Amino acid sequence: MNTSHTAPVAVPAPQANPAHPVKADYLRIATEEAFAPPELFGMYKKVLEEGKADKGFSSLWGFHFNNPAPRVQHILKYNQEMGAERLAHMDAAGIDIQVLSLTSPGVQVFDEPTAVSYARHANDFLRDAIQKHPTRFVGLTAIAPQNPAEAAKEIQRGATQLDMRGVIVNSHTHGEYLSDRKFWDIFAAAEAHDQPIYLHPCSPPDAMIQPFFEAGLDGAVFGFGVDTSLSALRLITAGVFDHFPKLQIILGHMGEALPFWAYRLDYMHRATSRANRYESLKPLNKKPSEYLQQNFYATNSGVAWEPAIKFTQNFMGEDRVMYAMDYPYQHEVDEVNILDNMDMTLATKRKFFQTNAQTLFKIKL
Ligand code: 1DF
Ligand code: MN
Repeated sequence: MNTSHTAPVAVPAPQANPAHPVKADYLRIATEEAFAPPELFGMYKKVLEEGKADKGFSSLWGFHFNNPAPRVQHILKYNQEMGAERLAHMDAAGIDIQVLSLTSPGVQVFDEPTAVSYARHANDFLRDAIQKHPTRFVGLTAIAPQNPAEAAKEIQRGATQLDMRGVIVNSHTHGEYLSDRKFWDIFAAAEAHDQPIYLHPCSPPDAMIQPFFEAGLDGAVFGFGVDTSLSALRLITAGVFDHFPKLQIILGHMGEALPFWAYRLDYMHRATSRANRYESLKPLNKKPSEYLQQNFYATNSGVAWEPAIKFTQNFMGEDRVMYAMDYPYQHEVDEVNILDNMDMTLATKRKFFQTNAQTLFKIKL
């Protein structure tokens, strides 16, 4: 009898390592790094005071604005820090370039006119911050899906006038998902201007959140990932990539776990769509897994874990998996050390930390 087996893989915790070799044979480009312009948190507080926020926003930002814990204060402060201190944090962690995006849920919590005008303001603010440190920062255009035509125009303005290298949008907007055809002008603009879209998490919408909230699981611990993987999967099943075959979507948090689902998605999508069970679930040109491999990139934001990274590289191809820190939310210098020490060829590590992001975001060094 063959009794050999593979030992279980423990989930490691970050270990302090003062000897972290900041210099490496590659640059480190961190791709899911947040910022907040000076007015944003005041506007968020006003939405909360007026009772206009959904449950997920109130749970997340209501907590952040009223909690003295050091991690929370760090998050509030460094979202708003775009100068010397942010650069010092990057230097200490060995991060050469941050790809910056307006923090979640961006303008998507606001009413339509506020969202449209504030997205423009936030993008101008980001352009100015980048111009002060053009070798350290790259930016993504924030959009207001509340007005898809204006969002499409802002993608164009970002690409042609602000030197943005992609688009940031959070999973849903007041409970509506981008799979709805009314939002597809956004995809047309992104595809036309060759701007990848980072589909970032936010808390689950009111229609979904209660069982998460009552267990304390609505935030980044789990609810974010469930909602964002659903949001991404809905793009696939709605046929977005049959319409926009060149469109590229970036998912954080190891592709929001969709690579792990791929086999089951293919099998059950085929079975369900062939049985004609739902009007909304029709056969597609390709298998769900093929869209994940041809229209998606994954970053490892929040997941400094070699087995998960290697599986995702295995499934999506090593050209489609990129590094992210998720500063200032998961500002763990030791995680950089863990990733530097992955058992992986230098060529693959360089793709992961540097060249995949360099190519996708057209970063000239
Ligand atoms: C959190 C995490 C907040 C992430 C975020 O934006 C965020 C958090 C408000 O821990 O509350 O982007 N994240 O991507 O993991
Ligand atoms: Mn994030």
